[in-house]
Amino acid sequence: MSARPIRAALLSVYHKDRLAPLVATLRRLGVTLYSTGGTQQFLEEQGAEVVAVEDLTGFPEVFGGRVKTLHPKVFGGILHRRHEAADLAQAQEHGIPPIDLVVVDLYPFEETVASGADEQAVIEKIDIGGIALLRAAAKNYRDVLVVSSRDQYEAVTKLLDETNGSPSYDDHRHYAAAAFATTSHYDTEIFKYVSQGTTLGATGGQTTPLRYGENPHQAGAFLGDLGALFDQLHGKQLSYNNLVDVDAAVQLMREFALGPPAVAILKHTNACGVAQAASLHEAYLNALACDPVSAFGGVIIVNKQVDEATAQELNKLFFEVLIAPEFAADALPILQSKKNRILLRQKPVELPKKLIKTLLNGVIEQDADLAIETAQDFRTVTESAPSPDETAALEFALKICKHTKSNTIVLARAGQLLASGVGQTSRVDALRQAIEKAGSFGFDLHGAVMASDAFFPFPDCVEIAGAAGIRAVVQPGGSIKDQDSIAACNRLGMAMVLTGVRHFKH
Ligand code: 93A
Repeated sequence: MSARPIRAALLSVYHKDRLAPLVATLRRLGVTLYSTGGTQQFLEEQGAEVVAVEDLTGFPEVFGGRVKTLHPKVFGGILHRRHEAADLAQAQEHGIPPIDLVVVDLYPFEETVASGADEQAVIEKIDIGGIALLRAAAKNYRDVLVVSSRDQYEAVTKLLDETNGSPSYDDHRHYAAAAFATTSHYDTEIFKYVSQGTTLGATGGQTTPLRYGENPHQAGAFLGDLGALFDQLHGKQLSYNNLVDVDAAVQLMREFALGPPAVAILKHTNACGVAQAASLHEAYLNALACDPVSAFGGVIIVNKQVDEATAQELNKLFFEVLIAPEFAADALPILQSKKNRILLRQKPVELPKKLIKTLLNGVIEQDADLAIETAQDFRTVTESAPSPDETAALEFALKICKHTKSNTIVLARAGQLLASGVGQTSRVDALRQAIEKAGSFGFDLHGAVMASDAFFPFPDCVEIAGAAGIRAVVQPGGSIKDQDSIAACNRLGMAMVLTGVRHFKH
């Protein structure tokens, strides 16, 4: 279907090149041409007859060209609805002629920034009127054709030639969409420039001041929209350190989201208790048993609705934050009975897939670690393979290991973290720490399994683990000395599986 024929066009272009063929077609079709100062001069040089926008509006360009086209006679001519009798009557009443085609080439903002121009020069290249013309014409694409880039001149000229000045609605809509792509890109570039050095520059979002940063003498703020992720049902404002731990908790619990009831307790971003069980209540008790000392003042996350029985147990512990997908009506008042604890209901929202961190005089960026290896990815390299129970325990241990600070060793049995060594400079130290911790909380490691975030360059870890009763090991492999650890496993009757995927977390 064809739209109404184009009878009047407004041209306001920064660069004048490539325009001549389009102007020739418009002249051939008898289209009335309106234009701004510089463009008018160019068109007249082509031999075209032009109505100056100043003559249309009866108002001169002012403030060094900052206000040229911003006038109701221009925007009314673009925006009035040709199928609305009332709009047509108003256009007539105020002497507003229709404008059916808008051609704009915006001030070259990006190029001016790239040239290293000073701030004032860059600001003068923020186009206001041209952007408004494009948006108005694109909004009224039913009645108006909009050309928003020099790259479109050739195709539009052809289109006008072929349709004898009456392109279809589909064409109108295509060019309207292209115009909005142009304006949104343009505004994004302006945002990037103007937000440089402001807190908005980091996130493009909201800023919430925090009481302080990591320590009371450091100022802090959160840049982002927490409300999109959580409903806070109780407690004071999340602190900087709470946020860091909540992030670690949410990342860890993603690994257990779909499985049986699971609970994780975290301190300083590392899990000090994780368990899966038939009920949330039981999972909580098993998670707490891992390290009830560290759990004091921790952040707790669960993957199922908090029921009354679990709430009663949780209520006995001093904790900072509890995150759950839902709270049962009879559980919430129990948990709300203590003033300072924070209760968060987590919404099922996707998290960013890119991670950004400030560093030196810039930022580093990487993909989030979304890989997790399960039994089908395990490659047994020892004479004996892990039993089904051990395999389940290895899968469980690996999920926790992936979210624990490197170097780390995680000791577990199916469904329960027994102990971990976290953030050590040597893997042997991490293992020794884990073994000692497990012993101090009364765990017998016989039959337990071990996960390591990275490969073993020496057989010492396997030897120490075997002496403590560990029966199966999961690790990425990839050391030129893998064979030494495999031989040690065979000697000690242990099973080892390789995943081929390292999970450092620094
Ligand atoms: O400074 S502006 O934002 N104010 C305006 O009202 C306005 N209207 C059109 N710049 C404005 N324009 C821009 O002027 C167009 O986007 C185009 O880039 C340029 C064309 O000016 P001239 O025809 O005088 O060369």
